[in-house]
Amino acid sequence: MKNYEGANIRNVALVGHSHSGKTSLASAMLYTAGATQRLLRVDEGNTVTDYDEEEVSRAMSLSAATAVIEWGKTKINLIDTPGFNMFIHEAEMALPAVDAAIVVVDAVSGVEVVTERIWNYADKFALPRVIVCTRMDRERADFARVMESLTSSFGRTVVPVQLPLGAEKNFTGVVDLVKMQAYTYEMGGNGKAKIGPIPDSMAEQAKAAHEALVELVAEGDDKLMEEFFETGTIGEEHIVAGLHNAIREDKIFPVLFASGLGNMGTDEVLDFIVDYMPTAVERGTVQAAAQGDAAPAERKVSDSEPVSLYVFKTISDPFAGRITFFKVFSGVLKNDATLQNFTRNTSEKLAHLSAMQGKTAVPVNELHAGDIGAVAKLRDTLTGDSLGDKASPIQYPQVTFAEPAITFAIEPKTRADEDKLSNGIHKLMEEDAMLRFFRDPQTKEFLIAGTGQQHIEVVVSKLKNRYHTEVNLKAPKVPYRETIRGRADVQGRHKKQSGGHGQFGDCKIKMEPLQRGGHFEFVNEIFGGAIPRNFIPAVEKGIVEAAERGFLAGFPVVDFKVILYDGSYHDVDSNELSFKTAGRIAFKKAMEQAKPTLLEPIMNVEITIPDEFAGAIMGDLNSRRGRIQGMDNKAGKTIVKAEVPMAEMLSYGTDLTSMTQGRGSFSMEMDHYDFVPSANQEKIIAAARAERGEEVEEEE
Ligand SMILES: Nc1nc2c(ncn2[C@@H]2O[C@H](COP(=O)(O)OP(=O)(O)OP(=O)(O)O)[C@@H](O)[C@H]2O)c(=O)[nH]1
Ligand SMILES: [Mg+2]
Repeated sequence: MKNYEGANIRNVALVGHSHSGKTSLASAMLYTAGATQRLLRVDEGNTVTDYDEEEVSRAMSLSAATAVIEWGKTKINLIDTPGFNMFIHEAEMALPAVDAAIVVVDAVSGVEVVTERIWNYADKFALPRVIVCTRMDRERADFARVMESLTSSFGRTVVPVQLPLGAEKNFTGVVDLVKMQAYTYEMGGNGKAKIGPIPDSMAEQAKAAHEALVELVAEGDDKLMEEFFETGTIGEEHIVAGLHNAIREDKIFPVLFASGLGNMGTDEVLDFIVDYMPTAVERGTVQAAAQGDAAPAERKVSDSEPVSLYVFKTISDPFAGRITFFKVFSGVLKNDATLQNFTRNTSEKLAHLSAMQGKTAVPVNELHAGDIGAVAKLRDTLTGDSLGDKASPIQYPQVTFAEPAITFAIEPKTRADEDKLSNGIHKLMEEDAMLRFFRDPQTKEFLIAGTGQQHIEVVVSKLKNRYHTEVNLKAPKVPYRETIRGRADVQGRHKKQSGGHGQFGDCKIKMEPLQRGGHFEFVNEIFGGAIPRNFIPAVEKGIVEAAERGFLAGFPVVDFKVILYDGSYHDVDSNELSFKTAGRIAFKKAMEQAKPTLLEPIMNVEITIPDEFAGAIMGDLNSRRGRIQGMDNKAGKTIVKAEVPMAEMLSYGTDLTSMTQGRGSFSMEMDHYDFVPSANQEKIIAAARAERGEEVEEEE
């Protein structure tokens, strides 16, 4: 592939709600530009950007994928992103690498939940946005309705720069409101327009829309405003420049119309990207991550600066190894360069630079400031890292996420699977920012956490297909604990006389509660040899072992102190085992006196919902024994912070989705929680005993 300079590069992410037609639009643009030999289709499983076998089998995008389009003198780097809410972090991670987003909106459904979410992400990155309404050929596609949905969500600066010609089965193309011409297409054709005059029936509507557009463009620019007042309009050249600037400054969000599946309107989308979307060097400077209170450093997006790049994606392929995707923020990156990884303090050799066309690497020998590229086989580099010229260190901000919300216990199916599991999951974690894997120290279960049920299912499927590891998923065991609330003073005496050698151990202990997190303390206050010194550790051991096995329901007893203050022994019959047994007996007797209590893990949960669901969610949290810690309101969203018992949160992801029709999200950290006395003690004890096959004791 040719080398391109920043002014001839556009970096664009396709973002939007699931099923809105992003991958199909990317596919249509690739075909129109001659990058593929025919129009490839999601439903045929052969598109460039949905290449992964998991994506093909589900006919949906699961992770961000790049494609390159050469259109005239311009190189367009496209990043196709998933729109399904459990994979939306993949879209967010791609945003630092692009200079604009194409927000794809289904012309039938209009603005949807993820459209709004991703719009907010783009706001955070101050990213210029162009809206493409796709699926115009579908039944119930409607210009007026989709515009109404867009302006009511995103405001009056959302303005059409095209009008669709017809709709549904009769969608034939678009009217360009700058050039004031009609572009018509053949359904399923090569995507190249036939250009002609605006049909009479549309003339009036087109004129009004043209004027509205011109006025909005003039609004943002004093010079254009003058021209507009003097002549009643603006020259085409000035409109182009004015619109380009207004888009770059987020003052106008233009709307286009297309059919990806029918490959209609796509050459106009490509032209629009080239003419109106910011070039790769137009953003001027990029800010480094803030360090302390100092103003963050900046780097000019320019070939004359030292080379620096930011890694926005990693693929971990069992055969090809690691592939690292990056954006060159400054300088010119040459093949075989050795760069410093500033995040990890190592050096990396970047051999065989390429542009990725889906899964296919197209070799390039250099990449200029603003370009996107990939390289294989880096040793230590992972997503979020910054690399560059060792003499000019800079670290770019990483994209951070809330902790994943759903956790399963994961069990290898066979011994062979067990050996492969950890390696496979760690490889998958390299490419998946929202996957967690850890072992619960108490229940000893391996746990995996992700963004939702489907996310974990994809992980399980990848483990099977890529790493030949089969696993079962279960709800994780809740790691309950036991403790005491009172004190005890008891004697543990073990005596056995059965001919020959007997056994004798005798100890007196006091037991008291410790603070939460105090674990266990053992104090020896034996003076004068009531128990010989060498048997004292045996008493402690007996207590510790018994505490691990639990008293109420088999959960470990924690946060207590034992004081060993007296006892007796027998010259012949006393030995270690006898004193261990005495310790165990003492522990049990003490527990009976010391008001044993069950502790349960409590999660810190943060839930974000549209305001109208706030009441229902609070009521629901209440019924889950949750305690509200705080509430916040931001742009029509309510953020609730609460402490809720883990046992009540195991299926919360699914429940929240059904309570809010998919419009709520939440996060909680599964590997970090506190313990509090449980209000549900009796039930939990009964359930634990039943599970262990014990008879549930009748209360007397
Ligand atoms: N009729 C019609 N169908 C379309 C059009 N674009 C996409 N589709 C269909 O809509 C479905 C979803 O299209 P995709 O391109 O996979 O949508 P997406 O936005 O990439 O979806 P995610 O990857 O899940 O976010 C597929 O069955 C497509 O064939 C279109 O312009 N017209
Ligand atoms: Mg897709």
